[in-house]
Amino acid sequence: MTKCLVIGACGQLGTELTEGLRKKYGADKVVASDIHSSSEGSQDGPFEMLDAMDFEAIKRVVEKHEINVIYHLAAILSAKGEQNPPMAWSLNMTSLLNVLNLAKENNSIKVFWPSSIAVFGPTTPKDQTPQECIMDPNTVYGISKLAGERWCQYYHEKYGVDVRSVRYPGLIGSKTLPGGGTTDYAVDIFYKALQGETYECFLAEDCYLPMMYMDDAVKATIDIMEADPETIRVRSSYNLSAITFSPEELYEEIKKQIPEAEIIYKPDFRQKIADSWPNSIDDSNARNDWGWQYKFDIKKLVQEMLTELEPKVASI
Ligand code: AKB
Repeated sequence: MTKCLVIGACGQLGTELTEGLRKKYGADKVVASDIHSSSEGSQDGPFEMLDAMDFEAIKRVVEKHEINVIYHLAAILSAKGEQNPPMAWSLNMTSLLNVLNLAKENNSIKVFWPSSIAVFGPTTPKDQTPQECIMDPNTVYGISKLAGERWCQYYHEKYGVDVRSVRYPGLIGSKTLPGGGTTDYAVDIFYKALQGETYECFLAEDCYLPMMYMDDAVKATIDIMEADPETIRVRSSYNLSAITFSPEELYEEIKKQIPEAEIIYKPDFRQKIADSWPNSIDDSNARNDWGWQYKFDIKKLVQEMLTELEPKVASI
């Protein structure tokens, strides 16, 4: 019987993944945890306040709830990481090693850990970036994700830990705001359009990045974790792809629904981070190994976001 722990359950992905897991396995089978409690995501099932830096605390929660699957999502993202590199490195690495060490002690625990397109860097091939290629990340977040991938593979090969991972593109969802990422513009822009305010975009209009709607991200996460272990041939992290667009293309799509939406471009330090990432990703390994296929194109994504956010913004 599956009993999950989500670490970082109040974050952008954690909120929606917790909801997806509770729908699939039942609310009482999914323990949400975070360093803070939140009004979103953790209300309809068990919740534990948990510091991912504290090995003994994670172990206590795992034992108390007889957890056999850990989704470890807590991390400091790319833009925020650059404000305090030692803190980002320490949180991202220590928390991952805590979870991997727990799974090493108890081999019945399966682990999901998210990597990111941030593992790629300026000399990585930009278009249809392959699974295996030059990886030279130049943010502390990207460096921590690349190191994390190596640790995942190491723990799998040396200690038999069943750890699985995907390299998420920028994620777009309506339940919780993202925090501290370079791709956050693609969520912020919807709020401003619905509030009738001009959106000041911190990336350039023609900056193409790989992106994904949250429902697809949740589906990919559950699919890879449900897959037969024999089919998981990549034990570092799988390339994962859905759509690619620029801020201007997203704006044009929003404008079809909200003609008065306005945008101006004022690229800041995040542009340099975005410039070092791919435009698009080749995810054929994920498709071939565990049947990955995305559902949301840009049109469907914009419709869903506006439908979900309209009542929320009206009540602010
Ligand atoms: C970020 O922008 O830092 C994240 C990511 C692409 O991993 N959304």
